[in-house]
Amino acid sequence: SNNKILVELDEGSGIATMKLKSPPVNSLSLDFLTEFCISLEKLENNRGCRGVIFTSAIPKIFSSGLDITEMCRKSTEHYAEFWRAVQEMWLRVYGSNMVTVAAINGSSPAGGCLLALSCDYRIMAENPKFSIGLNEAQLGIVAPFWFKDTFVNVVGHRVAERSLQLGCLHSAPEALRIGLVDELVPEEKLQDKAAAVIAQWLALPDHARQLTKSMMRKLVLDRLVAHREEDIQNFISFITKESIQKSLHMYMEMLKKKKG
Ligand code: CO8
Repeated sequence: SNNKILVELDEGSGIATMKLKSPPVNSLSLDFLTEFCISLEKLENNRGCRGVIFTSAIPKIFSSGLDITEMCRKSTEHYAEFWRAVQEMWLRVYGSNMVTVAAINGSSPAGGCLLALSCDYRIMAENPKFSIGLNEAQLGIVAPFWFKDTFVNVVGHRVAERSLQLGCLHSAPEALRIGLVDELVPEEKLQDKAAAVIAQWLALPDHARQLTKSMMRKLVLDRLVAHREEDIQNFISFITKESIQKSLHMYMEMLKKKKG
């Protein structure tokens, strides 16, 4: 059903909000990714829309990242379709002509962090209980090269290297300190602040801003476009390994057990 993403466009300002609403944790399932890309494409093709805010309709969670059940005990055809959808989301957000801001109102591990990293600007709620990071290594899996490239482009090589190897989830204050997010604001001010930032970026001539953005990101985008099928095959051969399936299974069990 088409209801995992609530889209609101403010005609006056040309700023849209995409509110992620896929309970319980906004995991990026194949259905979610498909709806996300369709919604974003509609905004991208709408001349009345020049900026978009990504935020969550679920308390305390921005997005829990890729839906792990999509990576467990499925067919190779399913893995290929799923991975293509993950690539598509990143290509569309990272390559967007619109001004994109992540209003991170909850925890944002792995794929959730990638979504935020792919925006032009990141604002996080100043709650130290919320964490963000590319924690793949903690699941016994490896962040793909384009996750890594996107991360390096935001925080620099040294910070990315350490954070990726340790699979760090950074608290909001720590995320600010290492430059993973651009600012922290009280949660109730998140939406207004995001709109204000977009308005500031939109004050510049569109063509200059868009060409500059493309210049900064093209190399990294082109690398995935050129190796897309190879990247899918890579994902399939990695994810179908028995040892990787075991790691993911154990991680899911751990998530269930930690419950009270
Ligand atoms: N996928 C599927 N189900 C999930 C996920 C997920 N990512 N995250 C949580 N769930 C499920 C839980 O298992 C639980 O299910 P159930 O109710 O059946 O027990 C339910 O959602 C609620 O979860 P919690 O009880 O844990 O909820 P909390 O509010 O306590 O915590 C968190 C929310 C912080 C989001 C927590 O659930 C969490 O840390 N989740 C795991 C996040 C994570 O590590 N994601 C990584 C996914 S991998 C990825 O995105 C990139 C992979 C790159 C692929 C590379 C391969 C080559």
